[in-house]
Amino acid sequence: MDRTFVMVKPDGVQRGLVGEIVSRFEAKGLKLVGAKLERLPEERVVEQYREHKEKPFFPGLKAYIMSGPCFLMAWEGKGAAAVVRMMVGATNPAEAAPGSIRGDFALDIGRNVIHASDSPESAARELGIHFAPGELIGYSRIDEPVLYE
Ligand code: D4T
Repeated sequence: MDRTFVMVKPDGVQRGLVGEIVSRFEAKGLKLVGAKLERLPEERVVEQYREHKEKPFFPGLKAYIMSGPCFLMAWEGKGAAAVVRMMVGATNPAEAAPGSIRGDFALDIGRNVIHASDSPESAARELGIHFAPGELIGYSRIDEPVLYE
């Protein structure tokens, strides 16, 4: 099964959206295999967003991600990375489809509530940055026999 990394950013935690976001992924049929509330240290924020290190928005992005606790999750399921990205919506919430998390809960690209890995390769990399192997817990969910063909 595929795993992906998802993080409710500090604005989402402050706005009390953690429960709503977890509920959406649970109801979809994805399985929560890791979760923790954490203030991210600078090294991990830089590693997470290394592709953006030279971009003009990077200092603001880093300060925002470090401004408060984030809620970090690992979700498992068939095609998890692509499915979660669809549910998260476009980077700019003003362009995100209604029904997506950013489409329903955000307005500004610099405060877009949630991060999700953009591919299975990014997911493996990002899970490795934020979770020790022992923090990810494999188990069977009771509804799995009816979720999958
Ligand atoms: P993340 O990585 O947070 O899930 O967002 P995306 O994968 O959807 O988008 P991204 O990597 O292109 O951008 C990372 C992060 O930077 C913020 N950002 C982005 C910003 O503040 N201003 C900008 O102009 C851009 C492009 C939002 C998400």
